[in-house]
Amino acid sequence: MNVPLYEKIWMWAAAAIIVVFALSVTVGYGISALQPPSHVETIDPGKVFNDPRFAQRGVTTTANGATVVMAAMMFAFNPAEVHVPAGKPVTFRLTSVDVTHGFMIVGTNGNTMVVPGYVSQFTTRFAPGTYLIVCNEYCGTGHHLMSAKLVAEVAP
Ligand SMILES: [Cu+2]
Repeated sequence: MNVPLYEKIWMWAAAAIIVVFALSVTVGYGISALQPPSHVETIDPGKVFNDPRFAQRGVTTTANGATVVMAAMMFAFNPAEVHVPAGKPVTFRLTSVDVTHGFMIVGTNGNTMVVPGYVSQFTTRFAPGTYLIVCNEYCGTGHHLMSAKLVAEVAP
């Protein structure tokens, strides 16, 4: 078979590009260990409420900030309202008992996916005020009803 030189160059270039792409995915996976955001902590989504980490949901406040433990489910967050100290680091620990949900604190940088089987965790701070929390991953017919409220209060 007679393949013109010009065509051979393009064939080899296309093959080289495919190799580079495959290598970048492999190396990226190997080095940065592609995984859900935050640390990786797994949980049985069918037993969230029996798990000691999520049996007690709500806000735990310390002198250095607060931790919010919350479960997402179709179509609500539990608890539906949390009060946290303003200006201090607030760590959120979230998981889902059913499908993938979103967790977005509107007007802040607080935003993560909530994936069943995993615990999502992030830390942020709030200016005093009331914030709306919404689910920003379509999770079913009641998705638009899925919201919660966060109140950042100045310590007395
Ligand atoms: Cu949703």
